[in-house]
Amino acid sequence: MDQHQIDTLRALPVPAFAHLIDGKHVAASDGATMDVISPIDGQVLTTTAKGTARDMEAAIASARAAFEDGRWAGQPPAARKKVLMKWADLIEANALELAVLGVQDNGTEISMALKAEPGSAAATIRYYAEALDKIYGEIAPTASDILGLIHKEPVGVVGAIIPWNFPLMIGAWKLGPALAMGNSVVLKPSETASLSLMRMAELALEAGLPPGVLNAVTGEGRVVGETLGLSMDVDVLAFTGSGATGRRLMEYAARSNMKRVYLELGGKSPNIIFADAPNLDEAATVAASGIFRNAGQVCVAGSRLLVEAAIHDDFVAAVAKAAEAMRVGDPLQMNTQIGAVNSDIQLQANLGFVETAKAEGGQIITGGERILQDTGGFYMAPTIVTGVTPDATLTQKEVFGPVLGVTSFATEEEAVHLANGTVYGLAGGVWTSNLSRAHRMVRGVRTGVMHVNTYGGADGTVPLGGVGQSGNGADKSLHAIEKYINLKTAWIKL
Ligand code: TXE
Repeated sequence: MDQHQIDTLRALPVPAFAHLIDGKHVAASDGATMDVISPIDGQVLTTTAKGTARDMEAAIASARAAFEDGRWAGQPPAARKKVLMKWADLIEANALELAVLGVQDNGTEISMALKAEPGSAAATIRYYAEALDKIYGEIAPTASDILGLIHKEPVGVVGAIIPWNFPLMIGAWKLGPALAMGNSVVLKPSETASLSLMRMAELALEAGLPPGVLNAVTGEGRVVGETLGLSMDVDVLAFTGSGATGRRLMEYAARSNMKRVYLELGGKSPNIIFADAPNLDEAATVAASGIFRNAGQVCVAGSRLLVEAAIHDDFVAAVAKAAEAMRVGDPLQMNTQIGAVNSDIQLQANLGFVETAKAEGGQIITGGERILQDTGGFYMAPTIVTGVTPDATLTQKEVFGPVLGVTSFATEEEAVHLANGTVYGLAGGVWTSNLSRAHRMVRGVRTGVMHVNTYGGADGTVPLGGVGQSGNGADKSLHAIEKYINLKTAWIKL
């Protein structure tokens, strides 16, 4: 990719986006639209339909009808595979356009967006397309006069609610396995990052996905998201976002049809540095990128740095040096390493966390403030706070911004204790040359993923899912398929 191609794309006007219902572009039932603010400069970029409950009900009805008549679930696996493979090809063919569009409304630096967004979404769709004709039912080991068959059936209608940090990647984590197994899907993108996901949904239709199998409705979570959550016609909710919304979704399920609810709710992931790490310079650089890339708006971000006391000061200095060397700015420049914070609300929340950290006795080693304000965009300097106590707000609450809290520890036992001292459990990292210690830490720290002598970057072959209040159910890998099927037993007397 060269900068010229990116500059050419960003100069094009961004069209207004409508819902995608039953294979057609549809305006909101009352005609309302929402402004899309670009975090790059704070200006209105375009509009999307501001969905009503009626719009969402129409999308759900379309998905239900598509599921019931078998226009997708009833196709031979090879036919479904072909459509999904074509979709992945189209995502790849339009990768730059999708990435630039996505960066314009979510602010991720383009170098990361190109890899993590269309690239990863295409790979995910392709992974589940390739898997779908390799998923077999089972024959149970019954007595000889019985045949016990276990069928794997699609669940029906899946509601997929997606956040703003990586809309294509996270969208594909839900859409790939759900569609591969024959379900219909109603997609609800985030208010502040819907454009690239809406475009990716259009490409599914171009690839030959029958109308109604994938519907997408934009609008406010408390309106269209709530209608989706409370629907009697939705069988599964697949969500990535905040704990507060996750709780609501569980309530909606309880108040309606007890639909299955799968939640990925972020975390407060500890990155643990022992003095015997194989390469402390590398550990410092990776610790910085593990929290500061995409301005910290990464569910697995290593937002808590736990450092062995003997190396604390030198290591923090090395991380600060790496952080200060990272280029913050226009996310559509290829050499930018930290893009924009997604919204002014999120930026203000991040700054609020810094003030609280100071009030609670933390020392700001670097950053701590908004920068590049003259651009009108939402930028924040990578921020490191030391002296963060186990009960401090910065230990206990997810910031979801470029803010790293540092705590020191004396022993391995203390490191495990600190690492497990929050309600979360999504990810973690440990840096050590001691193989036994590495394995003990992997077992001892309660998370869905532990990185050893690296941080982040796991591919689609392994599951990602949290424990505790980081959620339930895994995205990625063949395990994700389990969320989108029902097991049905046929008990046959011979
Ligand atoms: O999340 P919300 P927000 C965390 C992070 C961040 C905080 C707030 O800490 O600071 O959440 O971000 C839809 N019924 N994460 O406000 O509200 C909403 O429209 C149904 C962590 O953006 O949870 C959007 O599509 N849906 C995280 C989606 O939920 C509702 C990624 C997520 O928005 C709804 C993002 C409702 N009542 C934020 N209310 C991660 N795990 O990586 C909102 N939504």
